[in-house]
Amino acid sequence: MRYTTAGESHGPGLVAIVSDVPAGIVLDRTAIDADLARRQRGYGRGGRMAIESDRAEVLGGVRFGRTLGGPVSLLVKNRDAANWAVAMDPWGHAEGVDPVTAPRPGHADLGGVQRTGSTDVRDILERASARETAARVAAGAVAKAFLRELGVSVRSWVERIGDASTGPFSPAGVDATAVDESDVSCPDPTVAARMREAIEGAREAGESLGGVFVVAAEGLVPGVGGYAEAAGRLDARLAGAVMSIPAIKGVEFGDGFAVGSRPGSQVHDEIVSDRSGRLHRATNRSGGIDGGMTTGEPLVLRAVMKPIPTLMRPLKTIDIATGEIVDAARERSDVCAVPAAAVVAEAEVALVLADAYQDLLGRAAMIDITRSLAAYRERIGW
Ligand code: EPS
Repeated sequence: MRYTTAGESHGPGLVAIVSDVPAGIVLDRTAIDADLARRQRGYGRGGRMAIESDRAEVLGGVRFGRTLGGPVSLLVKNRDAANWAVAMDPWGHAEGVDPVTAPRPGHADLGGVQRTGSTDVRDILERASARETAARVAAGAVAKAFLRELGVSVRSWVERIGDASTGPFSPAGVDATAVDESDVSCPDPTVAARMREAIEGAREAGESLGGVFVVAAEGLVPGVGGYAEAAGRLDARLAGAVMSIPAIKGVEFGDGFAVGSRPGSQVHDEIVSDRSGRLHRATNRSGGIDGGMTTGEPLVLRAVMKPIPTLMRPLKTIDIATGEIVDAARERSDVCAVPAAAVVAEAEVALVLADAYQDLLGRAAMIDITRSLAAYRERIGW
């Protein structure tokens, strides 16, 4: 399973095409829209989210609530497009439309105009905008539905916003309802209050704030991914997918960077046998991946998001039309989008896991994939 997207932030909409989708996945339209709504929410979101009310429309690949085995195409419309009809007209012309010429430090703006030869930063920012991640979330909902049928769930929570942090939680210690009910997706209400204060402080200062979130996948069987070829290794695939989300600057698994300062005996997870003879790990410091494959323990991926580069009190930049020192472009922005990025990362993780499960169990039909999973579990006693 893999996806591509098309569309601009203020064009008619975003399209996701998910290909290599097995036939027979039961899709729940409300689950897709619920994830889109989760991506939109979060304390610290900006004016755009008040305009949009994202829904996924199926353009192909689904009949009577089940995937057909062809590509699944999903459309998320941009309500805001109505306000940009002239500036974004595919067949119009540039006269009368002011170009954006003040590239924002930290955004794709400058590299994008250098790369493409455009003289209008809008040509770049329309596609580089994190609005595109709405389409990723719609695509990820197909992968989540596939995984759900194989007993795998993917969720996330926010661990840090600015200097307010819960410290590490294990997935078992995180109450999913508490995360759902929190407007910063934080499992600890006391820390959540500090996160909101930090966001308010940033808003007043014309600043933006980043943070750290965790994505966890549970119900995995061991051996998903691969050890034999670089392209098969699950941690590499997951890290690449999560790093493809705008503003993500780092990814770690389990104890991550902290293992660099510890001896091996305090890093690796002992293999133990339970009463039924099932081989599992006594601890989960690895974050559920050893040797490029799942261990069967929960997958724990942590990622850091930088503060959004669109600042209401902007940094200095150079105007690409005049060469003068000016303030960077700003229209509106989110003060903090860490809870939203966590939902996007769930989608990316689900898409990678779905593809890796297909490598192990088959690619064409759910009826055969579920049978393969039962046979695999039987063989390894899991
Ligand atoms: C976003 C939509 C964008 C921004 C934000 C995320 O909408 P607009 O450009 O119309 O304000 O709100 O993206 C950024 C701030 C960015 O720098 O990319 C969304 O749908 O998540």
